[in-house]
Amino acid sequence: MAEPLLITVAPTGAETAKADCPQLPTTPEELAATAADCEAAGAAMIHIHVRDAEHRPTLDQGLLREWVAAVRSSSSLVVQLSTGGSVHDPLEERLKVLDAAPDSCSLTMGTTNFGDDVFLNPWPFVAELYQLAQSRGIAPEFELFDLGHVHSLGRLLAKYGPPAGGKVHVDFVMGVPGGMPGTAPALVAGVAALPPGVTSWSATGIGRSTLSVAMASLSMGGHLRVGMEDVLTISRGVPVESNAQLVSRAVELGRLAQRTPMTPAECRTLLGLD
Ligand code: KMH
Ligand code: ZN
Repeated sequence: MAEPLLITVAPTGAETAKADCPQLPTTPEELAATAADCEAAGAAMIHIHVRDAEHRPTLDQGLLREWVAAVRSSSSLVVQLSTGGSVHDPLEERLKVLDAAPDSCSLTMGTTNFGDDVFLNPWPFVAELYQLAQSRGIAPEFELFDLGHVHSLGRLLAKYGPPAGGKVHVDFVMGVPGGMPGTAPALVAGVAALPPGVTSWSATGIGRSTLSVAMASLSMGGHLRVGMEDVLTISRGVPVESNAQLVSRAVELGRLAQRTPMTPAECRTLLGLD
């Protein structure tokens, strides 16, 4: 039987303004409703970026805790907090994200150009964040924006050993201007370069690469991340109505590939959280 399909939803991100996209969940109430809808649609994990009362990205500790609690109150989704934040967030604040006690945290494996900006992830920061996650029993999801990040992951695991739960889950984030392209050949190269010890991988394609990356991932037995952090149109020129709509489409693609959506409990096992 084919392996269950992990669908992670990334509903908000740090890049889109509420004014440009009113359906983007930017309050704890909207996130709670989104989490419930996405779990019902087939998601097992949620990747969270927090917004303040003016809908701006923030790493405020009180709000981080409030958003985590909101998701836990409305769903049983595995809670992953972004430690990437926005390109403007200081490294010290990004380390403190783990104080909000998520199940999982994103951990990007190197600095990358990010459109006109730079998404900063110097090696000492990566190493410190990783060891902090190990000591707290938080499952990292290694975000790989480029082939060099795949190599750096091997270096990190060789130096500091596996995560606390023993599982190594990675996510290829493809199609960011400045990172690897969202194409099947790029994903094939990334998967071929994964270091020993990686136990599961998913992929997401930003913007117009979303469908081709999803189909390439499914064709290789990978998992999926979808959501309005990564794409705002469901087809050319047609805005996404909700995050659940993107999760439902991922479920449908998985069904064609004879994969059934993974439950949050199965996701916990996948990440070594049980
Ligand atoms: N917002 C990007 C600068 C992550 O969540 O860890 C970084 C990002 C990756 O979205
Ligand atoms: Zn993110």
